[in-house]
Amino acid sequence: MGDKLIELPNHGRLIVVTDLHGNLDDYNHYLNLWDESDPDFHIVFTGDLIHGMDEDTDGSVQILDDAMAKSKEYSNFHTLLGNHEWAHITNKEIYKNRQPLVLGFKNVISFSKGFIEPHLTNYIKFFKTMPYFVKTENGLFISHSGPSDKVRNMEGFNKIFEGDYSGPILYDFLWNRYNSVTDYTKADVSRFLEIVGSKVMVVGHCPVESYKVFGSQIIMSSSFATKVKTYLDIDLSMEINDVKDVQKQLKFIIG
Ligand SMILES: [Mn+2]
Repeated sequence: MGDKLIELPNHGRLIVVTDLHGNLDDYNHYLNLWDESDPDFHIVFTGDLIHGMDEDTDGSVQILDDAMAKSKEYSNFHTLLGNHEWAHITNKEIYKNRQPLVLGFKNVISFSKGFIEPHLTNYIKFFKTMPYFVKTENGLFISHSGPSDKVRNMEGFNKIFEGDYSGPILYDFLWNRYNSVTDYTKADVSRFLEIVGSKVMVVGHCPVESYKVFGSQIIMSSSFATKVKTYLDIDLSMEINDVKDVQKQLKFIIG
């Protein structure tokens, strides 16, 4: 499971940023909050770096080029897998406003690079290196989405690391929405956190204005489809007892 689950110790600092969807300005803004030279200061992007809603202003390629370089260079820089990166690995189309985004990404690459290949192949290789989860010693569990109500015990959870990209549990951790009654409930969040031994779950994926507390889960919007861009900035040595402790560490970008 090693490289798909990142475990952070109880010292240092952590910034968590959710779905950017090709917003290069926001990506750079968040990078400026981070100190790359301090190996105990981590930054986590929780997936969906790519797929701007408008091909002309889509900064996905610029973000990916930078994120690929930083992933190689810095052990404190992390980008988790989102459903939009997953769609390229599995070759499944995603439609937004009737636009096919997986197909459209080829245009975005060719606008900025002149050619699609070998860039697309390299980006998909990078997507396959992306971890699914970050777990901190002080009790945070961070993923793109989820949890999956199919996880009943640790053994069941660990199956996600044995399977390929087509597994139903991984699917849930990339696609599930808190506001869909069939996906998961507050009780599912609590049960999952108990199984993995964490206190609070932090996800993106579902557009909310700023953030939303759903049981022991915080759903956060750092860039896309929110007026108040919200991120988490937390001391990893801080004791976490419940969702309120984490809520107090949220930061907001106004305007
Ligand atoms: Mn998503």
